Amino acid sequence: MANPKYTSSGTIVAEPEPITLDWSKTALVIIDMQRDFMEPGGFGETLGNDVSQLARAVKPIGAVLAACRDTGILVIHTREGHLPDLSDAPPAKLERGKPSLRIGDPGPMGRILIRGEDGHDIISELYPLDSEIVIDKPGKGAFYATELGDVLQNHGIENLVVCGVTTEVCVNTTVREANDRGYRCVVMSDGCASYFPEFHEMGLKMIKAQGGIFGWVADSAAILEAIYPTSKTLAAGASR
Ligand code: TIU
Repeated sequence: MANPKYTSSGTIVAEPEPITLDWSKTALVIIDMQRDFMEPGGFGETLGNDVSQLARAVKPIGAVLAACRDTGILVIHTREGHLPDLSDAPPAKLERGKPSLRIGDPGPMGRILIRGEDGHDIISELYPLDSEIVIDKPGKGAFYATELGDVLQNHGIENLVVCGVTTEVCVNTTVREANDRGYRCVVMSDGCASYFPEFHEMGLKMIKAQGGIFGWVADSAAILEAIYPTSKTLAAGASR
């Protein structure tokens, strides 16, 4: 391995049971950590949400992102948004509800949920490196109408560590899409957040219930421990 700290595999203490991942076949997928969802004046707030609910996910994601960058684990960022002419936005999405501003309307961070606008960009704390993959998606799931499936296949990826916002919308939709495509998904519990804390909790429960019907759930500490096993875990033979 190019990086001496790179462990070939690690066991994550997860629910409903521990899972061992081959890091060379694993990608960190960070869902939609965009200003439009995280900051006042964006899409999330136009829907009537308290965007401050999402801030708690930033630090845990940052810690795992740093570990992945350090060890060479593939990092993929996603962004939800639409083309400026809205040709990729179905009327059913554009017309629903009574938001204060609709998708495409001008807001304080540019046009709401439109590619290239300030609000569509990823928050500075988690900003992608030039070398990292960014997937632009028109829907809630990261596989629908994107190149994500091809990207994962080209990199030989079999497992996804998934985090981002929101737990029950884009994270859950992506995990369900990934699960049906055969990927093992580990959802980072403290690296996801919802505008509705109870939906966050239930969204995680839905993933790990029934023997892990959609995947596994683990917190950032457990994921970091699997990436960088401490001497204690190595002595116990728990990680490799
Ligand atoms: N509204 C909401 O909770 N989420 C979204 O619209 N998109 C994502 O989750 N990224």
